[in-house]
Amino acid sequence: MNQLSAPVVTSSKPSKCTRLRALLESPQLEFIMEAHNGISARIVEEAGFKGIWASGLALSAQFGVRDNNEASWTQIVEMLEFMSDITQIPILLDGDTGYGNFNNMRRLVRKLEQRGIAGVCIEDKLFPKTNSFINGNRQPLADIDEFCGKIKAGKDSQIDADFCIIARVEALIAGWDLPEALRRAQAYYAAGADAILIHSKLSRPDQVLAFAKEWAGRSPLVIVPTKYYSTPTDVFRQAGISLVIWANHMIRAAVASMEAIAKEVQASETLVNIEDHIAPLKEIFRLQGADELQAAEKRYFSDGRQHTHAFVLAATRGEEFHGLTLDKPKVMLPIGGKPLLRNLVDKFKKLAINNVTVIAGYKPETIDVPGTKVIQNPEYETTGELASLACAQGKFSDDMLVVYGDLLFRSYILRDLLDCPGEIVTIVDSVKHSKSVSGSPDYAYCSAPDELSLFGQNVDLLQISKAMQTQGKEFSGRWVGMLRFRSQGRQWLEEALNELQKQADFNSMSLADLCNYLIAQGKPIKVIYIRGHWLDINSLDDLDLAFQLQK
Ligand code: SPV
Ligand code: MG
Repeated sequence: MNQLSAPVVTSSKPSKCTRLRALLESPQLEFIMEAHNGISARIVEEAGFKGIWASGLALSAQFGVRDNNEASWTQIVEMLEFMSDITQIPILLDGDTGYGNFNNMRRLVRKLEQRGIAGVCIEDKLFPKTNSFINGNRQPLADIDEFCGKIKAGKDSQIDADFCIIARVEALIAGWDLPEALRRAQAYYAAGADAILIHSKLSRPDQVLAFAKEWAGRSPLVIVPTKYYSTPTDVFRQAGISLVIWANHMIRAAVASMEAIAKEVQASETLVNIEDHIAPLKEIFRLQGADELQAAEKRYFSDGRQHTHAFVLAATRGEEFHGLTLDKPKVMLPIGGKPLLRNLVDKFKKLAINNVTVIAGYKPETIDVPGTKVIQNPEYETTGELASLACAQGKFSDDMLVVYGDLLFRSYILRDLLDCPGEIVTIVDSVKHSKSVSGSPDYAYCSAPDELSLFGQNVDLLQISKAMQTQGKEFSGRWVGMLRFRSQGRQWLEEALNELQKQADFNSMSLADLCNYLIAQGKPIKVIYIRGHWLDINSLDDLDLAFQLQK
């Protein structure tokens, strides 16, 4: 489970410390498995283990350093935090010698608790230690009193009463006899250790079994059967062992697999032989909790802008520009050196709309604005805007914009369009007699005039027409060719396109005809009023004006 999707641990759920203690004190034999980073910790948890051994050997190995305290304790704690964040089961840290004296031990315990670690095991060797299986009998042991002081200091520092400190007896590793091991274990237990780990490097379990017999259940007993791995697990059960640590098997599994794969790819210079032998990418995403992030994006990116898909109608050549548009469509005309379409796409990008489809017609190969996908209406010469839009129908999304490619506008207009609630939203300019009107404008008739309200009015579009008056009423403003559709609106749009395509005059229909059809079907189109700050480019004069607007 991803850290951010992990359920909040409520008081009804025992803490990780309490669950580690329960494992130690359980009447049955329990097992914990090594992990060395976030993903291995998650794999261990998913396999069904009730706890994790954060092995010093494995943690240093994954850093590529030796098990000699070459990684600092803070580097270890950083990794533990990743492991703890991604899992719910308790983690027992292999804390080596406690990384210093009693004082370092106190700080370690506090930091471990802060990062959600359930316990620490410390061993009675000297800092910097060496792994027990490398020249074990040459390693000096800690002074018993000094080590007991470390245990006491740790116990006095813990806040959760169930945080566990396990004392690891290295006497048998270092070549001492059973009585010395017992003497040490007794002292550590008396100092407050919650359990004793008795370690052995023999390939048979004789030493630990002899110790278990003499120890006689004074405290929970923990073992690490790395070297005596062939011992049947029931033997440990019968000996009254509390907890078995499988101490390094995840890092060894990873290393074996990585070595094989690296060698194969290096030798064969192809991936074809290994693909079926490695985890699929989707398994990596699953372990990382990618799904949770996608769900969260839906919840928290309430404007959903990163998913907004903009469709730009850009099929016409623009004959009114004569020679200027011989070799390119109108949307590629430069304004201040930048093609009109590029200006539009920059506006989209500013608002994190990165999914832009341009529906081209005339000379589509000349449309090379980065960050856009170009599709073509092959019949652009004999069809109109709706036919172009229908070419993109397969790409429609639940959050989409439809915009004329020859529009220029200030960014806030697009921002307001995206922010306005409504299944279909459009823009109307309430300045009725602007000098900048060219071409043949579309006049919008709305349910209420612009009241210059600061907070936005609830206004519906009633009709779009080429006439400045209908049924004795004057128009409310000029319609700006921009529409925003949310999911229901997109459905209405698709239904409308499907129906209109059956009509004989479909090929001559415009976006305005679409709006009128939707309104006639009872589908509300919300209006945002603006006052200027936009232009559609219909003439050379418009190009000059556009240059001014851009400044
Ligand atoms: C570890 O896993 O780092 C241990 C156990 O300390 S052992 O390597 O067996 O000493
Ligand atoms: Mg270790």
